[in-house]
Amino acid sequence: MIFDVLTLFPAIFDSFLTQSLLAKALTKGIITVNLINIRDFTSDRHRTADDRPYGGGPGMVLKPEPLGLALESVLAQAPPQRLVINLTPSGRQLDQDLVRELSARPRLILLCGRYEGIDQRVLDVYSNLELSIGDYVLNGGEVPAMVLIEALSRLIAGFLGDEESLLDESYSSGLLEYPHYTRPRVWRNLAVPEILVSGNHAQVAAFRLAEAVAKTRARRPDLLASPDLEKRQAEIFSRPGSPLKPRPDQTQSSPEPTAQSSGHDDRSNQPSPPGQPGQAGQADQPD
Ligand code: 6GU
Repeated sequence: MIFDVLTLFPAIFDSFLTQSLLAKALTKGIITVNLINIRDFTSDRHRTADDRPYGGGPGMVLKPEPLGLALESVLAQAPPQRLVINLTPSGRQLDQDLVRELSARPRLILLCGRYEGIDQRVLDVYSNLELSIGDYVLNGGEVPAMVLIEALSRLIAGFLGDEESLLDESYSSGLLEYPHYTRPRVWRNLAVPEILVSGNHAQVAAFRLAEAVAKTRARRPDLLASPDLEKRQAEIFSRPGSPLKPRPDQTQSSPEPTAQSSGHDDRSNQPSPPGQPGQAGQADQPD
């Protein structure tokens, strides 16, 4: 998937794109992120990208000419299925359903407004979607663009290890996540729930589902009322290999995490070749 990010502050993305799983995805070619500095498309001596609003009022507005040229340079290379997305607090609020929908696109062109916003004419001509990440106001669209890139990248095959993507699908679909524990088994007199060290996969899965439902009921009852929930859960748990229907050879396992487990997020910050230590999704996590 290709992301083109049009911004006045491309450096904001530097550490975001050079760390952890995103850096690996870029190295592997799973995603491509092109940073386009809108200021590079100005033609005056001062490289002016913004101006005062017609009609008066506070703040500055991104001028149409540089942004229009920047957009056109990207659109010339993009397939027809691409979307131009304007990141703005007045857009449609992003949720996981929309993330899933957008992940079907081969290329997304993200406009990061600053100041009061973008000249409406550019949006009228080119924007396909106005997107917000929540009901609060940020200084610009850069952080929302990073949110969108991260949420979408996680859904692309090969971004997460197998184990993680399975977990994600089984439990985050419509429910809040169940609680997690790792070694030591007792910490400051607090023990890990007994069922998790039983080695019984079916019981562990049932426990986690019950915890997820209880947490969702307490924190986000609106999610339980969603008409999609029952359908999604039924579909997930009836799949072959579902944790609620373990294969007979998987019902018992070692009650302890394996020796290599570090008990923290041990995903390397550095890209490592497939199958090497430090790779995400290895089978060295506690059961
Ligand atoms: Cl997409 N942009 C800005 N500036 N603020 C926001 C937002 C976007 N979403 C929530 N707040």
